[in-house]
Amino acid sequence: MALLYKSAAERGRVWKDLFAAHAPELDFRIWPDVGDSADIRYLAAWVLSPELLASLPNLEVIFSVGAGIDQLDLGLVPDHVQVVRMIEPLLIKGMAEYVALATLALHRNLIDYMAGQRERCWAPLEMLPACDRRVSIMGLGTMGRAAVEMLRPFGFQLAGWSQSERSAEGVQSFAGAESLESFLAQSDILICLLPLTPQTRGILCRKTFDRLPRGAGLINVARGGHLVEQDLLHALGEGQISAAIVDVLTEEPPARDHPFWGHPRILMTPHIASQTGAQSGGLAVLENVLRHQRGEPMIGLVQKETGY
Ligand code: OXD
Repeated sequence: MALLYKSAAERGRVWKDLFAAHAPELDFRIWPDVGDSADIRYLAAWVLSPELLASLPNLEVIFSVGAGIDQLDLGLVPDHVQVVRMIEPLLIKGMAEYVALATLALHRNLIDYMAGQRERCWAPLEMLPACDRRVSIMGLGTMGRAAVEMLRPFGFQLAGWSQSERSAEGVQSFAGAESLESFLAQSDILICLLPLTPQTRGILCRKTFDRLPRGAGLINVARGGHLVEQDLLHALGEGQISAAIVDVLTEEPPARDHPFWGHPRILMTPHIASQTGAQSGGLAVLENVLRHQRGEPMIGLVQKETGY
C-alpha cells in the first residue's frame, strides 16, 4: 500500500521521513517515482491531471496539499474517491496573521501613507478608533473563525457571512443570499475567505461593491476567481472602494501589464497569505491516513456536492 506525493519536493522529503517514522508499513513515494501504480491508495497533490488519475486504479483518497480544493478539479475525481483538504495549525495561523495585517493596514490607512511617502507628502489622516470600524468576513469556516479570533482583541465591530448558518463568539452573523445585502451595507472592511464554488465565483463584483458603504476597503485572500478584477478597478476609480489588498489573482502570476501591478490603491502579494507547514502539514495528512485505515472520519473531508 502506498501514498503518492506530487507537490513541492522539499516538503515531500519532510513528509517521507515523517511517514517512515510513524507509518512504516505505508510506502511513501514522491512523483515521478510512482513504482507499481496499482499500490497507490492515497495521493497528496495541489493539482490533478486526467492522465495521473487514470493511472491510479486503486486510489481511495486525494489529499489537497492546501486548504483550497477548487484547483483539484473535482469533476475529474471518480465518485468512490474521497477528497480531503488541508487543515493544519500553521496554515490556519498564517492566514489569520495575514488577515490581521491586511485589516490593520486598511484600518490605519497604510496605502495612503505609502503613496504619501512616494510623493514626499507628509499628510496625517484622522485616526478612526477600532471600535468604530466594521470589519466583515465572508466565510466563517476554519480560516474565517481563526481570523475572527486574531482580530477580536483589536476591538473592531466584527461580522461574518456564510452560505449556511454559522456562528462565532462576538461576531454578528449573517447567512444565505437573502442576508448578503444587509451584511454588505455594514462592512467598512470586507474580507473574502470563502471557498471557490460555482455559487461564489465572481461574488466580489460591481453589485457587491455598490452595496458596501462608500469608501470601503477590500481584502481578498481566498481565490482570484472570487473577484471580478475589472469591477474592482471601476469601484476604485469611482471611490466606491477606497483601497484593496489582494493576495490571489485570476491568473497567477499576473501578466506584466496587469493593471493591479502599478495601481496606487491596490496592495498585491504573490499568493503568500499562508502556506502549508512542512512538518505540521505532513502530520495532518498522516493523522488522516491513520484515521482512514481505522475507518474513522477524516478531518477536512470535502462534500463533493458543495465543493467544500
Ligand atoms: C491553499 C492556498 O489553498 O495556498 O492552501 O491557496
